Amino acid sequence: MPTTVILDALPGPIELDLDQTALIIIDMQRDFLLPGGFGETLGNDVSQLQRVVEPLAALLDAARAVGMLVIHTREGHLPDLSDCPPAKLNRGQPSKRIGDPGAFGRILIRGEYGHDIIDELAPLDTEVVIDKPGKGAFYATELSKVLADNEITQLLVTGVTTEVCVHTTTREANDRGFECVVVSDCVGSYFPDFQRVGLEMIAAQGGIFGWTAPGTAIIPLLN
Ligand code: TIU
Repeated sequence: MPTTVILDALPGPIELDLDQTALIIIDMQRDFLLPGGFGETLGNDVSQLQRVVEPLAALLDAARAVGMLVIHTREGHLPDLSDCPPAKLNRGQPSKRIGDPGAFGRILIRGEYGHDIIDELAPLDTEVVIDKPGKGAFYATELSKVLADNEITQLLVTGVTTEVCVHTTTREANDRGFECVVVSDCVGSYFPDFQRVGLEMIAAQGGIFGWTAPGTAIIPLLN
């Protein structure tokens, strides 16, 4: 396997060193993706996120096959909610709030069924799982250390939702010096307009905080 590949991306090609690249899968949790979960209680159409699952499973398979570092994240909180600021807990008026009982256990609480990752993308025992209290994956987590320990400099960013946790994490990573490729068919938004514009915002202005490319362009480079 050649270590370096050229990915056809927006706003232009990017050279990826596969030995220094990680796949990060953001918040593909039941509470966001399944009917009855937190995402739906916020009034969202969860079917918009389901389209991500198949392409992301294919990319995950390819990444695993070449031994790429795979990092999964989960947004959620301690059972006593001590890591959930009131500003987040009380935001808006959903019919259910973080920590309330939901269809899949307490909403977005660590250890609950709904907080965990969907079966199709279940982490392997050898893969990293980052539990994060915020939208970004760097805030109050060990992610920086994991990336440094593995000498990672480039990230393939996937998961949900495009304009919230994917954007926040990509912006955080970009500020920390990582080159980020947001994988366009492996990220999803409840809102089709936000999906389109969210992707455009990343690659605009010469790639102001990253690149975008579909998984279908990445997978052949991993074979
Ligand atoms: N609501 C929404 O779009 N997203 C979140 O609350 N979290 C993530 O994006 N993971």
